[in-house]
Amino acid sequence: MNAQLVKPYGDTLDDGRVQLSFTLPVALDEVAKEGAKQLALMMGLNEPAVVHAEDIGQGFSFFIVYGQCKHQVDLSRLKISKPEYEVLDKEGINQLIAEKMQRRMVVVGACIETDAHTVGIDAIMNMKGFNGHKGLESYHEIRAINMGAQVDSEDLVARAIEEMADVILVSQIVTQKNIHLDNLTKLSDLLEAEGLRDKVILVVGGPRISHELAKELGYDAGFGTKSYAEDVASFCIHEWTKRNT
Ligand code: B12
Repeated sequence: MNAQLVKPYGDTLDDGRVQLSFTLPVALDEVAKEGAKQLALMMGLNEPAVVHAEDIGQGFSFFIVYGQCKHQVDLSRLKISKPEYEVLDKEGINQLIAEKMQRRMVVVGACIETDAHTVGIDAIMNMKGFNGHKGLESYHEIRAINMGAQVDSEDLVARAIEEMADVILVSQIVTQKNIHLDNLTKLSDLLEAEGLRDKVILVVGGPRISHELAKELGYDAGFGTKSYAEDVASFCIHEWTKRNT
């Protein structure tokens, strides 16, 4: 396969120009600025220039650095894992659910544990949806139950059992200290313990979630930024059909 090498484009092709910003846990002075420059060099940026440096108080300083990235990446060698299914529109999804399931699909969703970000799960589930794409509540063949944020995994599992959910949707936005990995593992372990894991379609989403990560964690699919209700609903009816025919 032919190599497809790329590096960042600034003003001209292959100049590698990038901008990065970071904070150092030291007060701003000339040594801190030189430290920022040296760090950029170590990160593989040639000719780094500290174009902005600011004291952000109490022993912290903030930097913006320009430089030329010396690395390039060969796109032809990369493999991206993503769920294989056709994305249908809302009408197509409703029709397929009616035809295949002959009842409404039950979807229970939540943003779990300490994570308070409701906007992601709302974007997928709420009537008004996101960016012009209506959410699952607007699909007449889907019974969508959005439990909101900061929902204990135990409560999500209990609700899924009570509602006889076909699908569980989980949102994880905060990934600091890999808290999302602990939360997602806890949920999947609980489902396993209840003997439910293979009976439900388990989907996770969030800005730092990839399909690859989701699969590694034993989930059926993972969705990142710019996901819409129709992406998830298409996957779910595709997966349900695969399992039940
Ligand atoms: C609004 C916001 C808040 C609001 C949330 C209000 C609410 N009701 O949701 C408030 C003020 C509460 C908040 C609090 C905090 N926040 Co905040 N917040 C944001 C902000 C600015 C926007 C998030 C948002 O609304 N995005 C819009 C939605 C539509 O996008 P999305 O969530 O990515 O969802 C899409 C996809 O990811 C996907 N998706 C998401 N979930 C799901 C689920 C499924 C099943 C599927 C299929 C798809 C899917 O589909 C969606 C639509 O395409 C982001 C920064 C940013 N610009 O993203 C920080 C951000 C998420 N917050 C952050 C942090 C750190 C916090 C705090 C910890 C801050 C603090 N120190 O207190 C607290 C968290 C408290 C807690 N216990 O969780 C960090 C997270 C860093 C990280 N990776 O861990 C961010 C990235 C800011 C930053 N750069 O530091 N925050």
